[in-house]
Amino acid sequence: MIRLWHVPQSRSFRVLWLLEEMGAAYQVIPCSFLDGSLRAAEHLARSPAGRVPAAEIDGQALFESGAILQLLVETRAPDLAPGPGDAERAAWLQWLHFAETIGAHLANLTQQHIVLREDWMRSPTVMRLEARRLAICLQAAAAQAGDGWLLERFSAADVAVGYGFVIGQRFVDLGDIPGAQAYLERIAARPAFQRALERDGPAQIYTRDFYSPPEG
Ligand SMILES: N[C@@H](CCC(=O)N[C@@H](CS)C(=O)NCC(=O)O)C(=O)O
Repeated sequence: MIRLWHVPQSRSFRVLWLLEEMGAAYQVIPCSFLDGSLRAAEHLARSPAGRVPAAEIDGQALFESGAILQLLVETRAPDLAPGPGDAERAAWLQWLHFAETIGAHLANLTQQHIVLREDWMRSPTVMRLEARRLAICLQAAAAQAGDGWLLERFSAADVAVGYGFVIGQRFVDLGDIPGAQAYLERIAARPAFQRALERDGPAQIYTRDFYSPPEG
């Protein structure tokens, strides 16, 4: 049995999408950032920082999207990751974890543009800097993917990093990054990705298509 605590558009989308790629049976427990439920003792017991994703896999509670992805592929979907001893194993681990380098910039931009509600709280310098730093990360991933995927074939690393393109397009013009738009289009064409989008739920974080960095 797999259960996923999920907020639409958040990093828990990575797990949702991977579960669809696996064709797994799972239950989604919809959560909200707005009702305080992620700070309730019950959720903190699953995720000590009160975050999503949180998961329960065969009775085992687990937080951190990268760890959840890795456990799922290692135990149930070996075709979605090179295993230990495989020549592509090191590269797979590297790109799987690089997803959280991207995630840090997404989180900073989300905080600046959305979470901080008043202009005086925001820093135009941080907004511009973070958009630039995100673009550099997406550029590196798009260059690695070339005309295909991060490794020889599609893997859970594309799910982890691909989420960075799905959300990153709201902060960075992918048209300025060679290969980025095409990589996102390959992602969007995947039936499992489309099913995950359908299950994601109504927007809770991003309501604009694009959040422009302030001029400067
Ligand atoms: N490194 C963690 C980050 C988890 C995380 O920060 N999730 C965000 C949503 S994308 C969250 O739950 N934020 C709620 C909060 O900060 O209170 C992971 O990849 O699972």
